[in-house]
Order: sequence, then C-alpha cells, then structure tokens
Amino acid sequence: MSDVVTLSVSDRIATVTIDSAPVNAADYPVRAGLQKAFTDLAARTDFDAVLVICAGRTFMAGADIGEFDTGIKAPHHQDLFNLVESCAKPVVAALHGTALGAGTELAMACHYRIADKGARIGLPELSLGIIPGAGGTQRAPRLIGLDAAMDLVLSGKPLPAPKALELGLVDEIAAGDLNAAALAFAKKLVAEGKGVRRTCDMTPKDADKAAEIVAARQAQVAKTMKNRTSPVKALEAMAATTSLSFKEGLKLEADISKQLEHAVEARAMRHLFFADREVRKIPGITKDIKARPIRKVGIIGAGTMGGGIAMCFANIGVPVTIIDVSDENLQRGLGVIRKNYERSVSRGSLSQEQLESRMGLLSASTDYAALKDADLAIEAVFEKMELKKDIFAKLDAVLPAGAILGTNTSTLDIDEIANTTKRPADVIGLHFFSPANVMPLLEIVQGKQTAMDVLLTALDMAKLIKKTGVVSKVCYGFIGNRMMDPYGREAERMVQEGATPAEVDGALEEWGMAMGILAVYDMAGVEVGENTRIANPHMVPKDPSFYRCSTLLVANKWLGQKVGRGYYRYEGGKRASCPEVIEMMHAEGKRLNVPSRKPGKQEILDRCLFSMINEGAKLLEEGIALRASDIDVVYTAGYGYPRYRGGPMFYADTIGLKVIYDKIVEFQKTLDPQYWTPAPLLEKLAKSGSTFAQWDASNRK
Ligand code: 3H9
Repeated sequence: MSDVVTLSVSDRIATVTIDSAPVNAADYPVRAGLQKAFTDLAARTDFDAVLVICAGRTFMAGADIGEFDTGIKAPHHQDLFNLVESCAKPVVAALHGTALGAGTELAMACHYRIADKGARIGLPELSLGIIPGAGGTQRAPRLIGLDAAMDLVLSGKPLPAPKALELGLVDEIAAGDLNAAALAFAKKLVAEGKGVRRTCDMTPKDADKAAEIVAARQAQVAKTMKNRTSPVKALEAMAATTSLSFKEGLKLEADISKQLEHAVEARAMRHLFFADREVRKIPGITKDIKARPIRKVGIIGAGTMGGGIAMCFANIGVPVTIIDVSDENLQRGLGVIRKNYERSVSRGSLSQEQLESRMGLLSASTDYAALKDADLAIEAVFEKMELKKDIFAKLDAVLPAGAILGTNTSTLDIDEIANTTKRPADVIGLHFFSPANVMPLLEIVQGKQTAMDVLLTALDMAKLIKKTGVVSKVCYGFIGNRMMDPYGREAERMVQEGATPAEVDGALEEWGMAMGILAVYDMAGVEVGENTRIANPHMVPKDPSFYRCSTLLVANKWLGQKVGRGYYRYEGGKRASCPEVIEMMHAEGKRLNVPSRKPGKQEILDRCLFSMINEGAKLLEEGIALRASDIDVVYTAGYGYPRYRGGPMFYADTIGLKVIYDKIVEFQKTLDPQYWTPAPLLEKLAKSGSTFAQWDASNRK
C-alpha cells in the first residue's frame, strides 16, 4: 500500500485511511494511494462496507492547489471519485475538521457521510478562480438540490455539520468519537441490508424549478461577482444537472475546468492563496525563537479603533482592559462594543450567552496601573506624535518586563516612539484597519530595534485573531498607505484637470476596486490624509503647484460622508455628484497651471494603478516590503483591491513590466515629471524582461 493511504479490513469492515499532513490534500500520492485501495477492494470479497477516514487535523481539504501550476497527473480526481462511487459495497465517509473542495467531492462520491459535530464542509473553489472540478458541480445539486448547491458554491463558505445534516449533505452527526461512530454506522448499514446509494443516480430535488433558480443565481452573480468568470461557469455546470446525464455533466465540468485553471483569474487567486500564507515566513525568525504568551491585553483609547481591537481579543477569549481619559469615554466605548455584538446576535451569528461572556472579558479604567499584568498593550489614539510618546512613557512605567508595547499608528515613525521607552526592543507597530473587528488585514511594523520574538508573537497573534499579518519596515505610511499616496495624488490631479470624481472612481470600480479612491477619502474623512501630511511635513512636496483637492475640501469643512459632503454629496445613504465641488476643483487646477483635459477610462486606470505599482517597486528596493506578494496581500486584504486580479504587483506581472515602465516614462514626459520617475527596480526588471514574481523567487533562495 502507499505511504499516505492504507487499507485494512477488520470484522468485515474495510477502512481506507488517508494520512498526508498537513491537510490530506488530494495530491498525486494520495490519489494514487486511493486508486490502489479501491482497485484492490474491487477484487476482494472479505468486507461488507468501507470507511473512508483521514488522519490528523482534518478530512481532505481539497485538491493540491500547487499542482494546478505543474499540471495534474493521472489519476484525475473525477475518475478516482467515480471509482470510489462504483464500489459494490456501501462506502461511508467520516468527516472531521474542514472537508473542502475535492474533500467534499470525495465525500459526495461516497455513498453515506457521517460528520464530527465540529466538522465544516464546503466547496470554496471560486475563491481559487475555478469550479468544483472533481464531480462536485454534478453531485452537489443531485445530493442537496440545485439551489442549495448553488448557494454552497457561490458563498464558498463551509457549512457547519448541523446545517450540512439539515441539507442532506451528511446523514448523521457523530455523538462522540467520530471513528467509533462511523464504524457503528457502517455496521448498522450492513445489518439493515442497506446497499450502495450513489449520488450520480439521484435527480436534483428542485429540478422542476431549475429555470427560476438559475435565473436568480445568475442575477446574484452579475450583481455581486462582476468581472468574474468562474461563478458564471459554475452555474452553467450545475444547471446542466437538470438537462444532461451525469456522464455528460462530468465532461462539461472537465471542459470548463480546463479553460479556467490557467486563466488569469485562477492564477491570481492561487497566487494569493500561497501569498496569504507566505507572509508568515520571515527571515530571522528561526525555529528556536519562541513567541511570548498573550494572556491579557490593554488597549489605550476607547474610540472606534480601540473598541474594534478590543473585540478582536474578546472574540478569542482573551481578557482586555481599555484605558481612556474619562469614565464617560470608557462607557461610550463599551456601549458601542455592546451594540456591535447585539447586531451579531440579531443576525444570528452570536448567541446572547456569547455576547455576555465576551462583554465579561472587557474591563475599563482611567488608571494605567490596571495594565500592570498585561502581556500586550496597544495604543489606539489620534495620530499625534506627542500624545503617543506621552502614552508610551506611561506604558513603560507600568507594564511588566517582557510585555509588548504596540502602537496602532498608520503613518508615524515607530522608531521615534520606541526610542522614548527604556525597552525599544519590545515596541512594535500594529496597524489595524477600520472597522478593526471586521477588516482582515494587520500591518505589523518592525522597528529598527524590534526583537524577533516580538515580531513572531505579533504574527502568531494575527493568526489567532483571524487576521492576515503582513510585516512592513518603518516608512511614512508603511506599505499600504504609502502606496495610497501616489494613487490618490493622481486621482486628485485628474479631478483638477477636469475629470469628475465619479468618472475617476467609476473607472476604478468598474475595473474591480471595491471603492474608488475619492469615495474612500470621503468614507475615511477627507481631513485624515490632510492631518497625516501635516504631521509628516517632510512628506509634503515643496512644489508650489502641489495639487491636493482635499486641502480645499478641508478648508470648506466638507469632510466626507460624516458631514454629508466631500468629493460627493451624500443623500439618503447614496453618493451623488456635486457640481460645486467639480467646478471648484477644476478652477483650482487652472490656478495651479494644471493643464485642462479629460482623461479617458484607460488613462484613469493606468495613472492610478501604475503609480501604485511604481511605489510598490520602491518599497521592495528599500526593503520596506519583503516580497512583492506581501504587497499584494496588503492590498487585497486591506484596500479593496480585487482578489481576482491578484494584487497590484501580480497585476503588473500580468500586464508586463515593460508596458508599465514605458507608460511611466511617457507620463514623465507628458504629465508631471516630479512624480512620474520610474522606480529603479521597475526599470531594471522591465529592461531584463523579468517579473516581480521572479524577483520574489530569486530573493527566496
Ligand atoms: C479543489 O479542491 C479543486 C477540486 O474541486 C478540483 C480538482 C480537479 N493544497 O492554511 P494553513 C497548505 S481546490 C496545497 O496554514 P490552517 C498551506 O499552504 C482546493 N496546500 O492551515 C500551508 O502550507 P505552509 C479547495 C495546502 O489550519 C499548510 O497546508 N480547498 C492546501 O490555518 C497549512 O495550511 C481549499 O481551498 C491545499 N488544498 O487551515 C482549502 N491546503 O505551512 C484550502 C492547505 O507551507 N485550505 N495547504 O504555508 C484551507 O482553507 C486551509 O488550509 C485549512 C487549514 C482550512 C484547510
């Protein structure tokens, strides 16, 4: 038998065990092992039922994602799962952990399924730009109905075992030990004379309503997943369960899979799957370095940011003490947190008991002495250096030795803050994104003196609080906001040239950004960028024609959504163009000698996206970002950059660095030469025909 798949028979029950750490992915050795096991079983008669189980932390978590790039070797998943389904004796899958993608498809090819009560079962293929391609598009609708299957695939969210039971995706939830329950289940099947029950022979229970279901799901995709191919194709394959035979459906699924696997959407999303995990790999964090324990956390500042961060820790059972200058601020902050949790209760994602237990973990004080036993303190107050330094002096005085001092700054110099303490090695930047309890990104800012175990603790902590932690070195704006700066600058200049905010944002949103940059400024508060520029005077160019529309907006107190007016007007929650602002910006452009013109959609995209990429290249050569792929993670996790485009640096590779370099040189001549200087790294890679991915790979060696 193979190393990773074993077959044993005891008491007339055959057990096929997959044991391939870390997640039992269906790579070639697992497929070959499964093929051998089921081929052997086809020739044997000494068993009455088969159990398929997985060792370790999870049932099969899908196909081997890396294999799509190298080409999938036979046996193909579809053929293999057909072999499993063709078994003449009942086959029972025992699911624990996360059965995902090909794991769920294997389970559906088995004749029965029993799940651990904590198991989660899903088909997340669209998050990789592909469709369930191991029979999933054909079996899921037959097993649970067309609409439920379409929901499972479009949401990509794994179902908790009880929900899977309700839908008929599993037949039973194990009361205790899963393997013992699965064995009992198999024996009962045999005793009751229940034979095989093949999903391929079933008909979707809601086939008669197929036309309406498909139309509604297509409308959902058009509205919520624009510019994507895989969701459209997944619906096409699943809809075929009501018109094609199982065999014909499998052929359609295979044909679609082949088209999608190497398309940009799938390559981009695979790139991000691995990039999201690679961020944790930091040179210098060796195996002997151990993370520090985080048993109690202090948050300084009970505002929106501090409250959101406090929730992140309460959500994972870590007690938090919030410090603020007045009881009134503290009570207001706790009230907002409670309201946030209450919203989750009303949506059904949290129980009232969970709410109370999380609120029970939160305490509040105006006295820093309450942090005397905290392992980590995170300051989350206004972006004012003097205020932050004052807080760090207080933290330095009360925190125990070994505690970590974090600052949630988005732009300020961590080293300057660290140097005001007696323990700069314990100081780190923890840049959360608002709302902190929701947004998945955490920029972890490594100061010049930050200790490696502090960095490791921050990376581990990010994972625990379900965030993607990306390490940045210190510079103005770190990775994310520094790249926002040229991006926003171009958008603002185009408005001064004569484009409307709606034209600029519209082009970006049509391309896939969750929100155009000017609408983002309105959401965050137009004064935020202004204030950070004032706090970092060395960043503001000396050029007298420096164009920032935000300066004018702030002067008029048009600060964005919160006052109903900024780049746009906001009426009834909707944004609308504001002719007064458009006119005012254009006049300001003329005053600053910005040439009057109307940039087209493509130019808007090139100027916004390429200025960002150029800055990304500078971050790489300055060593602020470790990898181009880290930049992609920052932008997709924190800035609404579409995952199906892979992030700014991956996108640059798909366009071709030479194309981008040439365009930047052209902009240098035709636009503002002060800003359009190609980054030396971009120039070098473009001229040598290389890519950012190759740059990452060569640095990895
Ligand atoms: C599919 O099934 C297609 C089929 O329909 C059709 C086929 C024709 N492959 O996430 P973690 C690695 S598509 C390769 O840190 P966790 C991961 O890179 C697949 N590698 O652990 C990491 O490596 P490293 C559909 C994989 O406990 C290590 O395992 N399935 C795969 O936080 C640990 O991973 C999915 O999309 C894989 N499938 O989370 C599920 N999975 O240590 C993808 C993991 O070197 N996986 N690795 O960085 C997950 O969502 C999470 O890994 C899981 C565990 C929830 C399972």
